[in-house]
This record gives sequence, C-alpha cells and structure tokens, in this order.
Amino acid sequence: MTTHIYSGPLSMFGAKVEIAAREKGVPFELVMVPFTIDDAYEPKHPEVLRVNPVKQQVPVLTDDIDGGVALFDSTQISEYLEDRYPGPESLALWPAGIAERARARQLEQKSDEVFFPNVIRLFGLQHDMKSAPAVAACAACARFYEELEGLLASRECEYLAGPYSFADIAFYMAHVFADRKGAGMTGATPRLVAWRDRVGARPAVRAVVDPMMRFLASQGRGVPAFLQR
Ligand SMILES: N[C@@H](CCC(=O)N[C@@H](CS)C(=O)NCC(=O)O)C(=O)O
Repeated sequence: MTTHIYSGPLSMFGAKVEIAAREKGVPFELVMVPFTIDDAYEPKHPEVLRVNPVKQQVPVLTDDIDGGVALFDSTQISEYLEDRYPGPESLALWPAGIAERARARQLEQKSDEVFFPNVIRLFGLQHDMKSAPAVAACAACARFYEELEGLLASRECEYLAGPYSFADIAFYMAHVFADRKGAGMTGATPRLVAWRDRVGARPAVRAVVDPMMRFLASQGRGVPAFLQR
C-alpha cells in the first residue's frame, strides 16, 4: 500500500496530519504542494483538485487500497489513520474510552474552529496589532489558554484529553501559529507551558515543526522564541 500525504510548507492543518502519521509509524510519501511568497498554495496540485475540488485545500491523503481511499480534512484523515492502523502496534491517537474519545474530539474541534479563527483574524491585522479587532483576537486566545490551564489543573493530566491524542497535536500546531502572529501563551498559564514543552519535545512533532521553522527563517520571517534552537 502506498500512502501519499499532500501538504504545504506552512500548512497548520497539514502539519497535524503529518505529525499523526509519524506518531503512528505510518509509512507515507509527503508531497509538498507549490507555495508562493504571498502564502498562497498555487498552482493547485492536480491530486488536491481531484480529491478536494471545491475547497481545493490541503491536507489530502490518498491510499491505493480497498479500491482507493482519497480524503481531505485533517480531522477526517486522522480518524482514517486510526481505523487503518489500530493499536497496540500503532500508537492510538484517539483515546479508546468513549468519554475520553468524545472529549478529545471536542477539544480538537474547538482548537480548529473556536481558537484558530482568532489566529486567522490576526493574519490580516499584523500591521495594526493595537487595533480593537487585534486586541480582541489576542484576548480570545488568552482566554482559551486559561480554559486549558484550568482543564489540565482540574484533571491533573499531562495531556489535554487524558492520554496523548490528536487533540494535543491539533492545539500544539494551532498555538505555534498563534505565537507567530503575536498571541502566544505566557507565564500566566504554567501548566500549559509545561504541556507545550512536553508535546514539543516529541520526535514526531519536532520532525514536522523544525523544517517548518527553518522554512520561515529561510524567508526572513519570524520564528516563535520558544522554537528558536
Ligand atoms: N478544515 C480543513 C482546513 C484546511 C485548510 O484550511 N487548509 C489550508 C492550508 S493550512 C489551505 O489549503 N489553504 C489554501 C486555500 O484555501 O486555497 C482541515 O482540517 O484540513
């Protein structure tokens, strides 16, 4: 079976999938789609257009098994990887317990759909970080960090949904982009900072984040202080 993952050099969602595949020990070929200095993914890769013709976004995964599997969306892909490569040989990234799994799914969804939209707003506000919308987006990120700090404290757990899961991968990547755009976590959330260091030390995470930071540095763009090594 050949697995292809289509991603981009600065794709937050693509990085989630690549980290998950590495954590699970899935053999895959990574295809980096064309990326321009204006942060656009152009021209669109033919496989991305075939699999995701309306949204035309990465990540995309294809497998030449069972008549062919072709998927888009980082969450859908992570669920497929879990089904295709169940434990114990492969690290489980969605918890087995029903409640833990539901919590992990909800956290991953909140990371993508509640937290990250603030970061996307900041992309267009970098020239005026003192403007009301930029201040509001940073405040929303800070509130989210505090919520997760409370969660780690109340459950006395090392990871967001109990065991290390795709929720940790998702929020780690989202917060890397938040930090890049001026809304990183601070000493106000020490448990979350320790969580960040724990997740960031994982070989699979480093294998994806380090090249991304080198790509940023090669373009003279800012690299979060906690990732400058
Ligand atoms: N919900 C999707 C979001 C994917 C997404 O926003 N991909 C971005 C890159 S991180 C993209 O391909 N943007 C290019 C475009 O929209 O043309 C997922 O989880 O995969």
